[in-house]
Amino acid sequence: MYPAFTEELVIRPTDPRLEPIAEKVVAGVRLDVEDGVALFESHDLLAIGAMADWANRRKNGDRIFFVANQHINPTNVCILRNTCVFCSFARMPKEEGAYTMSVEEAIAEGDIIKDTPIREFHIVGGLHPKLRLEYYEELIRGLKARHPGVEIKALTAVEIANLARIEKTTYADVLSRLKAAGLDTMPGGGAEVFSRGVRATIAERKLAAEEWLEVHRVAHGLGIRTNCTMLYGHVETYRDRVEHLAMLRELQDETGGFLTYIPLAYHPDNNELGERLGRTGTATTGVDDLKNLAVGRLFLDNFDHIKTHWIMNTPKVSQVALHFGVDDLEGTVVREKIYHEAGAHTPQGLTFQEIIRIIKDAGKRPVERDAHYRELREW
Ligand code: V47
Repeated sequence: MYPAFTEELVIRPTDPRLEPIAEKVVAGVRLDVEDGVALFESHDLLAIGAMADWANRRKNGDRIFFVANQHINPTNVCILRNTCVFCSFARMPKEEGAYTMSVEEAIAEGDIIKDTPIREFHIVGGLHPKLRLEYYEELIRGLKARHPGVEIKALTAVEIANLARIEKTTYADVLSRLKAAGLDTMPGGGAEVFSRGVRATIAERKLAAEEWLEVHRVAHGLGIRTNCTMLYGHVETYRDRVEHLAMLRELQDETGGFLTYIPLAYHPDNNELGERLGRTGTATTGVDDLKNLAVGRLFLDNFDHIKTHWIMNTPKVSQVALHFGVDDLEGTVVREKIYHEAGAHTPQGLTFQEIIRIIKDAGKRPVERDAHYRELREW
C-alpha cells in the first residue's frame, strides 16, 4: 500500500476567483457548476493544474495506469452518417470506403499483435442497420475463446440502444446477453455533450442524454463497469461542459459504476462540422486539453481515474497531463481508426516501452492494469 497522502497544497493563484475553489478542494468540499465555469474561464493554468495534481495524488499517489490494448472497429457503416456531423469515420452502406467485417474477420483482427501480450480489446463501430445482436455475441465469444486472458471493452451506449431497437427488446436484455457472451466493460463513447442545443447541432438524431445515461445505469446495475467521455472543442460553451460533468457525477453518486472519465478533443478534418466551423488541423489547444483533464479531476470528486487519450491529446501533452490530475494514459491502442480519419497526426499505436518511458520521464510510476484497473505489474 501507499503511504497516506499528507502533502500540503501550496499555491498562490494569480486569479483570485481560484482562491475559494482551492479552499474547497483542500477541505474536500464538492465544486458546484459556477466553480467549474470559473475554472474553465481562468487563465491560471498552473494553479488549476496544481489543484488537480494534488487531488489526484491523494487518490493514486504517483501511479500512472496504462493498459496494453487493441482497437477493433467491425464496421464503419452507420445510420447516423449524415447527422453526426463531427464524425469522419462513418459511411453510408454503399459509400466509397464503407466496410463491414464478417465475424470471422473481426475475430482474426485479434490475432495481429504478436509482440505484446494484449490485455484488452476495445470494440466500437458504426450503427449498422442490419448487424444483429448475435453478430456481437459471436464476436465476443470468439475473441474470448481465442484469447482467454484478454478482457473485452465493447460497444458504446449508442450501439447498445441501437441493438435494443433492432431486436425490439430492452437495454437490460441486450446487456445481459452480451455479458453472458463475455463482455467485461463498456467504453464511454457517444456521450458527446449532453446539452440539448449542442446535440441538436452536432448529433441531431443521436441517443438523448437521458437515454445515454440510462444505458449506463442499467449496465452498472448488471455489474458491468463503464467509462464516460465528453467531446469538447467545437460549439459547446464552458457551462455546457460543466453541466455535462455534473450529470456524470450525479450518476456516479447513484451507481458508482464509472471507472474513468475521458475528455475527447474534437478533430475537425474530413467532417462536416469542421467545414462549417472553417477549421482544419488541430481544433483544440494544449491549454484547453490540459484544462479539460484538470477540471475533470477536480469536478468529478467521486471518480478514481481520469484518462488522457494520447491519440487525440498527443503523447507530449498527455505526458504533461500526468501533472494535471491524470492517472491513466490510454494504452498501446494498436490500429486506431476513428481519430486518424478525423485528422489526428499522432501514431496509430505506442509500444509498451514508449509508454513506460513517457511515464517514467514524468517522474511517475508506470502500472500496467487490466480493464478493471486491477494492477498487473509495476514497470
Ligand atoms: O463518441 C468521433 C469521438 C468517440 C471525432 O472508453 C471524435 O476507454 C474527436 O468513446 N474528433 C468514440 N472525437 C471513442 C470513445 C473512446 C475513445 C477512447 C477510449 C474510450 C474508453 C472511449 O469518439 C465518439 C466521439 O465522441 N469522436 N469523431 C472527431 N472528429
